[in-house]
Amino acid sequence: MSSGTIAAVATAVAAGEGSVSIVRISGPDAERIGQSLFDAPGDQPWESHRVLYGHVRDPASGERVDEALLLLMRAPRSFTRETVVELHCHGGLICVQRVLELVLAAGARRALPGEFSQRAFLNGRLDLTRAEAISELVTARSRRAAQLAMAGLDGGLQHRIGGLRERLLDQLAELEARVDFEEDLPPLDGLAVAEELQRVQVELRQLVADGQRGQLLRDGLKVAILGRPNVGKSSLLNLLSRSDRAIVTDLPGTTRDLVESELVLQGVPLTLLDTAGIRDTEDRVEQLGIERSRAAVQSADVVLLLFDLTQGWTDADQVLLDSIPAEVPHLVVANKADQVAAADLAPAQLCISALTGAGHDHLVEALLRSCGHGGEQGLQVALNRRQQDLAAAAAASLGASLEAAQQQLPWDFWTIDLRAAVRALGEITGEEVSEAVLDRVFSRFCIGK
Ligand SMILES: Nc1nc2c(ncn2[C@@H]2O[C@H](COP(=O)(O)OP(=O)(O)OP(=O)(O)O)[C@@H](O)[C@H]2O)c(=O)[nH]1
Ligand SMILES: [Mg+2]
Repeated sequence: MSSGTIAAVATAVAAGEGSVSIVRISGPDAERIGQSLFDAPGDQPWESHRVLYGHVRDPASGERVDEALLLLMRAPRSFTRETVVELHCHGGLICVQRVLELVLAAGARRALPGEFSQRAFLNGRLDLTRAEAISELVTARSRRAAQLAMAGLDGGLQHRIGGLRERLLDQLAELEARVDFEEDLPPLDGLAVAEELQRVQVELRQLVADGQRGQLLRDGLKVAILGRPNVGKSSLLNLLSRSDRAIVTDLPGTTRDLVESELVLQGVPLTLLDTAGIRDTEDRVEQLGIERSRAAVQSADVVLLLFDLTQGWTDADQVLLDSIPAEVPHLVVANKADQVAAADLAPAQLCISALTGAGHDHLVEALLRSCGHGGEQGLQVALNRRQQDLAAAAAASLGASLEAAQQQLPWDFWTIDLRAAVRALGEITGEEVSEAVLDRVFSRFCIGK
């Protein structure tokens, strides 16, 4: 990424949503651009960290484009540590896009995704774990995920990873000194070094495991509801999402396409998929829907296989159960329990009524448990995938170092992998990270962030 003055819409961009939209400008020309476009009536002082009221005006035509507030934050007291100008415009798409176009015409260029945060990082405003935490905070889909992101933003991860890296650096320094000046220094207790490396390795592995548990809160779960026609799949989607999202009729073959609903259950974000009931049919549209149902099962994190208690467990239900890939967790759920006295019907794991809501809470619990939810309670920090990979790589390098220790190889054999471990941890915090990696990390951010 290069320098210059960048600009983007920093608020959510959706038509008709939000009463305020913000155009953010950062860089050496930000103040000049702001001044060239903004009319502030009266004698409002043009000062840093003060809000001005006025109008954005097209300098070419003199036309007033929007009524707005301008906030100037001179370097280095801003998010990017460059001079930043924010234009708080009216919400919606039209005004803010026009204002952005004027800003671009005045000499700024469009910001790349995450470029503001990348500048903040490069200018030392925040470390890489905090920058990533901001992105996670913005995209969090549940309250728990936001809490974990906030812990990262407070420096929880930087502290943990940075601390472990320091401890490795201490050992590395001792070892490297012995490589060069063995005879001038007091003898090194190899056992103590190995023990310390092992302690760090244990902590790293714990952090990786915690990160994997936290992943559920970040990514959410994709849950597919599968079953023969008319068993009540769409009714169940409506019950869980407390909506009338899916059409329900007593005609088998009502749902023809995937119906998606986003919800949060006990803090876990969830995408629920209602599918077309599976049966043999000549109807071309229904066939296509059924193909989609089968594909949805392949990509689901959990499958709810629903069957109709009033009909009992049939061969066709068994065929469906057998079609679920072995590695996909699934729950077999008997529906319409309001019609039939709850029998102990194998292989049903749960009895519900999508009509009355009976069994709802048990279902939610079983659903979350089937995908390992519950384990992430009490998590303080959670590494994201990138950080997990690096922490795991560091732990593996430490394993190789410990191997050298065990074989009582000379010190320089220990240092090779130890150095790799230090480097991997530095890539998490951003202390040792290449520009290419940074570009990749920040490109996953949203534009304007
Ligand atoms: N009594 C009773 N009826 C139910 C229950 N769940 C669904 N039904 C009824 O069963 C019929 C079919 O429900 P749907 O939710 O459309 O079934 P579906 O599995 O989505 O059906 P397709 O889309 O055709 O595959 C409707 O008349 C529902 O009102 C239940 O728990 N009890
Ligand atoms: Mg349906």
